[in-house]
Amino acid sequence: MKLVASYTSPYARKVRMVMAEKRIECEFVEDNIWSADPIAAQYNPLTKIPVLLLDDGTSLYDSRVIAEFLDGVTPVSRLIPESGRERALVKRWEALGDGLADAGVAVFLERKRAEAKQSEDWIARQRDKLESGIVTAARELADRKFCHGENLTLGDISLACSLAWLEFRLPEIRWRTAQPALAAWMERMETRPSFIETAPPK
Ligand SMILES: N[C@@H](CCC(=O)N[C@@H](CS)C(=O)NCC(=O)O)C(=O)O
Repeated sequence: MKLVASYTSPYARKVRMVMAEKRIECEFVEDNIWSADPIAAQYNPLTKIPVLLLDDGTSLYDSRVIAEFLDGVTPVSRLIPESGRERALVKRWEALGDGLADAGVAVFLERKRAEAKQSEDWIARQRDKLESGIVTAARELADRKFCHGENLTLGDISLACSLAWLEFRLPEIRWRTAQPALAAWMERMETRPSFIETAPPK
């Protein structure tokens, strides 16, 4: 298997953390999705990373499909419950984490446009999503150790990757100061080898 990805993408980091937690070996193919000729374009019609290339030539996208596939590859450290409400609730945490990254990426890319073309309304709309998503994550986590149940799930991984990316790309959001309970949970996540190993290179 090969993972076409970048070291900074929050969605790719989610998949890499899943691999690390589940002890799945995979070759990393670094892609620059903003280059003139991104590798992902050969394998994903949407030209987005991450893409997982299976040994038989099949390509899997997006990160949610890849994470789900990887979770079924080995029973080591199950990250998504088998079925029903438990599964839906973990996937909802994943959707919240990914959604924070989606809103953050939208702000980041808008800010990269020429100043005259930037829409403050659009940025404000995304900032509202970030604000309410972060408040909701903090409220629902409260002082629990994990997003759902008593063990690490894909929900924790998604949320941690997105919050780390927000801190890296949009540090003005200062979510740790605003939400100390979320910050305490994140500090525990940051001690996990899977989180440390997947940090973007400095
Ligand atoms: N929902 C997708 C989002 C992937 C995504 O947007 N990746 C970004 C990099 S962080 C990308 O490839 N963007 C290129 C583009 O939108 O053209 C997933 O979960 O994999």
